[in-house]
Amino acid sequence: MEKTQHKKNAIYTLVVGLGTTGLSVVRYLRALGEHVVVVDSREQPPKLQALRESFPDVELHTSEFKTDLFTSARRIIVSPGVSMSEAALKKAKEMDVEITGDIDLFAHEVAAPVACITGSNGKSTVTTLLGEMAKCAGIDVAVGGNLGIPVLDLVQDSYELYVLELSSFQLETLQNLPMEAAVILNISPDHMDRYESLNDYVMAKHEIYKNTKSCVLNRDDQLANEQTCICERTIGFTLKRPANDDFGLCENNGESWLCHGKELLLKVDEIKIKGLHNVANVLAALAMGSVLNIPQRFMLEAIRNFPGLEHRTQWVAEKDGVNWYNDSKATNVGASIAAIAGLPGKHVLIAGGEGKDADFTELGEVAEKHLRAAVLIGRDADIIAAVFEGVIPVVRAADMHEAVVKCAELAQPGDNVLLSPACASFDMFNNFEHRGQVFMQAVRELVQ
Ligand code: UMA
Ligand code: ADP
Repeated sequence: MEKTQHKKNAIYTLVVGLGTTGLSVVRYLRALGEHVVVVDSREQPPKLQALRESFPDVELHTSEFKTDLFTSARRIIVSPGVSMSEAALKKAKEMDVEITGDIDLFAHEVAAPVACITGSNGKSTVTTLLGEMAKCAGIDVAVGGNLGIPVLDLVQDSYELYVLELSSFQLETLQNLPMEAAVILNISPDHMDRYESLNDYVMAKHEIYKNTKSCVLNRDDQLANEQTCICERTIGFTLKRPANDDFGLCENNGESWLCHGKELLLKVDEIKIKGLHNVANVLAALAMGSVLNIPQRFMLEAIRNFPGLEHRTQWVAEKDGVNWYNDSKATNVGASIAAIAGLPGKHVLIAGGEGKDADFTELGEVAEKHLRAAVLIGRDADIIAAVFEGVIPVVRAADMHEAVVKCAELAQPGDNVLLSPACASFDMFNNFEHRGQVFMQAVRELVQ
């Protein structure tokens, strides 16, 4: 009785979070003429000024969430950075207030096919490469989502295809987005400060397979390929020889080739992006492109030309036989291990920052085989140092410049120096891009 009464009287939609997503949601709802109220638990949300300029009449509440604003709303649109375990959201859910995210609003607006990419690592690379494949084939494609441009800001009638990167946070609130194709690239622990268990994180990722025509599966990753989809078509990718219609790797005259079933497509050497993890990314993009019917020759052309994204195993410079790589986007253990194991040779690793409650044990396990030494920075340097103890030399650095100088002393000709921190950057930098830029600047000064 109380719930029905409350919903009948509620007149506003509550937008939770005033970051990039929240602002895009306000813009969208206001264009529909809806009454909007915005809340953000931060004192100074990033889009405060933008809201004030564009929507001066919108009611905004900052700092702690007030439960009655949530329970009295007609519906709630939650930003991905806000946990569903917030007490005010839980209370609203109990009272049957509709809770959703920007991806569902987007679903109401689009007619063109949507292809979605999630995974612990490689999302941005695969999303961008798939977008490049579509462009190369002359398809009018929109590319965005967790990658940067919020989905509601992408909507345009002229688009023939949407390629979206979705995070586990966005998938948590997703209820109904019909997809043409979807992939979970891989799953390794991340955001353990937000999830109660690895299983909760895995379950969030698997939401992506629940409403898609074609499932693309990573045959090498058990957590990612546990079949939860009831879809028309399933296709896989693997770093081994592929079965049937899958994409994978084959040996031909002593050289490694990308292949589709038995068909040879492209020599691995022709791929510009480095590391075996990037070969997996290319195969995933090929599998997605094939179920989207992008002609193969355009996909291969896009792969040949793709230079990769900044801050992802990005080559920076070479001096005295030492190659320097910026992998600042490696913000979890799985990402760093992929770069460490995927690049040939020994590395001096720069790691550290905010560890997000991660378990670093696996980083210690790859150290003996792949690392010459580690230079540690940031808040959780001590936790990481513990897994390297007695295995490789470990030194500390107070800032990135000092880290770079120490790496130059430790590296031997033929080695790589790899910034692949396995941590978030916020204790020392504005974001991962800032961390990567400071690193590249320091390296360029050193090699001049
Ligand atoms: N926050 C509060 N209180 C609030 C709202 C947010 O403290 O009331 C904090 C959150 O804890 C979070 C931060 O503010 O750390 C940003 O949250 P947000 O929801 O306002 O973020 P947006 O600016 O809308 O950006 C989000 C994605 N960010 C997150 O999911 C944290 C962006 O992905 C994404 O590009 C954007 O939407 C558009 O879709 C960034 C990201 O870091 C790149 N994603 C995570 C990742 O890739 O690992 C998931
Ligand atoms: P995401 O968008 O999922 O964070 P990115 O493409 O931005 O993924 O890459 C982030 C980091 O993850 C890279 O710097 C690299 O270290 C690592 N990485 C990229 N692709 C993979 C993969 N397929 N498997 C494991 N790690 C990867």
